[in-house]
Amino acid sequence: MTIVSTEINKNIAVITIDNPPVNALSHAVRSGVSVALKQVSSDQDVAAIIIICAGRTFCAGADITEFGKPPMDPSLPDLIAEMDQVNKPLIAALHGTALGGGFEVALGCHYRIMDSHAKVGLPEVNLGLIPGAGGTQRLPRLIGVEAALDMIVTGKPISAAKAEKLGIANKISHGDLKSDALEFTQDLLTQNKPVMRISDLDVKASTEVFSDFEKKVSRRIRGFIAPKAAINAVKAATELSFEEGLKFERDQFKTLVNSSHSIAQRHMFFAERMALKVPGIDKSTSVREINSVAVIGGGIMGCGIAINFLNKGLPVTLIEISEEAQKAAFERIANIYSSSVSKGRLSEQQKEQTLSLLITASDYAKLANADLIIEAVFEDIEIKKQVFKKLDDAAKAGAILATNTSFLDINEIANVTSRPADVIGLHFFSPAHIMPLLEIVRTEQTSTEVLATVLKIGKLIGKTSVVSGVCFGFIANRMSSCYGREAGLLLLEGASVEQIDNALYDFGMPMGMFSMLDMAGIDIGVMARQNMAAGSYDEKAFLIHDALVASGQKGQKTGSGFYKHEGRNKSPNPQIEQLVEKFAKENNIKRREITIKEIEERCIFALINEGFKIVEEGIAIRQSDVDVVFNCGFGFPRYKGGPLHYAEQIGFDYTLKRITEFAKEHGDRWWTPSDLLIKLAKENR
Ligand code: 3H9
Repeated sequence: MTIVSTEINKNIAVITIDNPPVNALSHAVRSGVSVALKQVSSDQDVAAIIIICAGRTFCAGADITEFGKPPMDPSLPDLIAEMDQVNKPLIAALHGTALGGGFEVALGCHYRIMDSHAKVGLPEVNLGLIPGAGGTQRLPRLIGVEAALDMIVTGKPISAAKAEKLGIANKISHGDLKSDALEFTQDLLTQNKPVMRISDLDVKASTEVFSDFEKKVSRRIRGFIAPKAAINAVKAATELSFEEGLKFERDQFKTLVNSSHSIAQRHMFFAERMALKVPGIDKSTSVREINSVAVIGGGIMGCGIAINFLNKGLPVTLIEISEEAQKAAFERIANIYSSSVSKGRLSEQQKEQTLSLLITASDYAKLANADLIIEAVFEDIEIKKQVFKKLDDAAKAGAILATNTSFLDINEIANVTSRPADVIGLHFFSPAHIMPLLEIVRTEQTSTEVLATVLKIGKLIGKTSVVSGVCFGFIANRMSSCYGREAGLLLLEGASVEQIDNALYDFGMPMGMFSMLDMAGIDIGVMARQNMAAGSYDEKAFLIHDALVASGQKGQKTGSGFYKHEGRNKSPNPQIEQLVEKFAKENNIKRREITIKEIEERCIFALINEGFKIVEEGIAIRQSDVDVVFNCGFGFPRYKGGPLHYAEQIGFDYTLKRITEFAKEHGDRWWTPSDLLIKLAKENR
């Protein structure tokens, strides 16, 4: 295969990049394009040049695997500088997703034609970087500071239609991109259009534009260093010459590429993709057709699950006991779509079309044609077993039977059916139509075909999937319960609710433990613990939770929990202090001053230790899967790369030392260090 090839079409040279899967701008691509450009630039018979890509997309960016390795010439900035100086019209023909360095290549060209389905974007911030090949200098010159800031700082790609509106795309192709690009180029030549270098343009903006923008995005970018660097680089475009601006951008890029943030964010990028690679499953594994879905239970979770499939045009049958409950479920779903209509994300017609795919019923006979059935009823093993017995009778042969349980033993549930190989866990996170994580729980008997099918379905509905084995709480909730345990114990030992929440928020979590419990409902955990064997968790840690729920204080939904809630405002709940004093006394816990550092380390190291145990027991396939779960399910700061990557960053040895100290101080019942952590600490000494 030739990675870069050139063909001459009359007087137009077409340089084609063919570097599957996403035409990343690897060294071979950069040097190939550079050689090809030199040849056609000096060819008297060539009047204009098109750069196009084969395969599914135009270049999706620099080759991320090359970051952190010794640089190899030509660098991407050098190649784009070379393109900028070509004295013949240079046209980029874009399809798929022209991202990062790929889009910067297009901005280094003099004109751009886009396939109508193509997208362009500068998503470098998601990797803890800024565009490093002129993107922060050329884009604001082309579309103005505000639109450029929006694209560069949010990292969100935009459609061809929007790109045309903003002046990025000079032409949209609705047919064959290459033929349309040749025709467009021929027109440029006929009309004697000049070479249009973005670097020749000028851009200005007041300092308020930058400060206003920063204010607007401050919550979203909290803790991340790249977005602020991106704002500074765009500002440099308005203050410095083009060449000086490029140098400023390059220096920032070089600093960021070696930063712990970018290393962590790149780790997460590859971890999410690695999570889909399951030993024993490959392209040759057969998968089942999923053309229709059923959901059992029309509560918040069931409705959220249904929306995922409706959004993809799959018909959904939703089972609820009574007509009233069916009506309520339908309305709950309809309301979510109505809110999308009011925000302008959906037309009324699209809403109606989507809702026409939803059927509600009470009779399990209506499930006879469903290819995938997801149970989302009350979290009680006996109720779930009854549902699965009924599903076994009603579902057609070959249907996949999934449970959305977040804690329970799916082996036990599967065994009540005559087809345990077809049973699997699909653990969604609330709100299920928004949260990105899908924990796929394979039982001892789940077939590889069923697992491969749900991995494909996870991708179809846009989820980040991670495979877990069966254990109490699987990967996500098993880890989260250790994190919650330490928060509960710290409260009894002397820290306040606010102090604990602030420490975890400042660590980078989206909210503290107790704010999260109040939001989700404290009763959910209380009910889950009722299914746990006595002694399998630290009962002391949850005494306050139990007392709050017993007195009707379940969190936000009752106006009171660990905090008092009034609308969006929350204030300390004075009862907590009394409860803490009572339970601390009853349990002989001497209250003391607790530092922020101890709060952070007790909570975070508890989940790290449990994460390593989950890997050593084979519940998670690999360490990075645990990182994906805690990042996508609980918002562990992406710039810290997930709990186990974070342990590596701060040192396995240090992590082990502190865990061993906690074991001495608080007993080894919960703090016995993971064998895997001990091994890694030894290997890395
Ligand atoms: C940059 O450009 C810096 C410049 O400003 C300055 C430089 C000086 N490199 O996601 P998929 C792999 S930074 C290497 O499953 P999809 C990916 O790992 C870059 N590999 O497909 C996977 O490998 P495997 C800015 C890459 O269809 C395979 O391709 N660009 C790269 O769901 C398929 O990927 C970005 O941040 C890469 N750049 O989504 C864009 N991209 O099969 C990053 C992908 O072994 N990429 N791979 O697991 C994406 O967002 C998505 O991959 C894309 C396709 C939307 C393109």
